[in-house]
Amino acid sequence: MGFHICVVTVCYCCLQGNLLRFVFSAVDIISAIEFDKSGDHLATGDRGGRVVLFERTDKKEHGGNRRDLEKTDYSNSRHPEFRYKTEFQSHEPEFDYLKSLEIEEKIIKIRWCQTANGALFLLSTNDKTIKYWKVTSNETNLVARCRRVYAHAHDYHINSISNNSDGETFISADDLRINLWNLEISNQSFNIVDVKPANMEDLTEVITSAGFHPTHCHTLAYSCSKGSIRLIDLRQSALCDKHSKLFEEQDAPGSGSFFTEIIASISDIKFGKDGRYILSRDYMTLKLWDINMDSGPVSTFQVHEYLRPRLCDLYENDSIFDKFECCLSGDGQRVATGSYSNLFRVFGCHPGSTEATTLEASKNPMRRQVQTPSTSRPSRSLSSITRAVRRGGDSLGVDANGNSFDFTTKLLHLAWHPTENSLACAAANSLYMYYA
Ligand SMILES: *[C@@H]1O[C@H](CO)[C@@H](O)[C@H](O)[C@H]1NC(C)=O
Ligand SMILES: *[C@@H]1O[C@H](CO)[C@@H](O)[C@H](O)[C@H]1NC(C)=O
Ligand SMILES: *[C@@H]1O[C@H](CO)[C@@H](O)[C@H](O)[C@H]1NC(C)=O
Ligand SMILES: *[C@H]1O[C@H](CO)[C@@H](O)[C@H](O)[C@H]1NC(C)=O
Repeated sequence: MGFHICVVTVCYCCLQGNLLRFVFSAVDIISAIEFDKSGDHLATGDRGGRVVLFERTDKKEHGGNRRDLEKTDYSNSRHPEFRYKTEFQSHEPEFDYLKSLEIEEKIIKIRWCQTANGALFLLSTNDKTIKYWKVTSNETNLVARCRRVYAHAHDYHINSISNNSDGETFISADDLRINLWNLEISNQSFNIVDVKPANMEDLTEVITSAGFHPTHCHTLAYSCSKGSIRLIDLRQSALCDKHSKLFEEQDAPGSGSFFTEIIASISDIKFGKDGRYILSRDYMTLKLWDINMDSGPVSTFQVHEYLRPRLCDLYENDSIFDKFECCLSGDGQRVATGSYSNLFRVFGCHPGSTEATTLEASKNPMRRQVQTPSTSRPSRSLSSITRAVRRGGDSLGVDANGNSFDFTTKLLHLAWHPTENSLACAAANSLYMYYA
């Protein structure tokens, strides 16, 4: 109850500086979203290898009047507002001649790093190569320059990158290994986790996601395809195959169907801001884990239980392998994750909270946006529409018969603003901001 939402649709497709790009194009599909620590910047990455940067505008504009504003119109005026600032080509398609493999330019993850001397830094990665960008600003624009390229360290597909709170190192994880890098040294990395068996036929699980603890620079967590999370301490040994803590749910009674293992696979993990909790997403649920309690999750939120009767179809067309991300609010009070038909779900995670809200990223943002090309900043500004949506619980009508589901529209990527009660999520090539 009580999670009222305002939707601002940000037309992503009109950012290309070329009106022809309004035509739906697969390269525009957003594949990564990340707020920086202050929440003043938002970055998206797409299948075409581009990174687009947005900057918060409402703070600056309101300036000294902020106080009055808060007094008079507290609930409505404090939406963070973002404006398109710049975009750059982070990755290009490549060909690995040694392995005869095409390397897609698609951005898998973006992570903001420490700011220094007014410059912003971020890491972006595709399947194989990580890049470190420095973004400097002056009066009107942001300019991105590539500082480092970390290549040739991953034989498998990179699924995660995570900067460390020490401000000097980061990790990159692929299906079988996790490497530790120093930001300033691009020609060498240290392998810290290796789950590759001597014989690949013995392979039973892969690494699916990894991240540093937000404040303990020696601690990191990674998740696996069988549904476990491991917390490791970098001080214990150079190669951290001996995890320091294992988080796993005991098999639920009646489990053990053909799909059990597939749907147990964790697609994303995130630490809460204080590092006490880890949120994980598997195909059916969100789980919240207390790192001091490895007997099981402290909460489990049902996201896709209604799909259980249809797992066979979902397997047939690979939808069961969709990798949904998850996020926690800055205050740790809520968690969110995406679903099909451009829906996403928000849950309250207070003990005893029953809050569960289903929200929708507008069904057809493209069509609506084509009518509103920008005028004030030709082809570069965001035209946005705002509409208030008040929806509680199940009013979106999750159809138990499944007829209304659209498995081709899925909301995989989302991020919670670090300080405000607002969420950014991507549906295809559109970016949406939701404000509580
Ligand atoms: C990553 O960088 C940010 C600075 O933007 C820092 O606050 C944070 O502690 C770093 N590490 C993690 C795990 O987020
Ligand atoms: C990395 O590059 C630096 C400077 O170019 C060089 O001194 C160093 O030997 C290189 N290290 C490795 C492991 O290749
Ligand atoms: C997957 O299967 C479901 C159920 O048969 C169907 O409704 C959906 O359109 C399919 N999705 C894709 C992407 O083919
Ligand atoms: C900062 O922007 C100004 C225009 O506002 C431009 O003249 C200048 O070259 C830019 N500086 C950098 C370092 O890009």
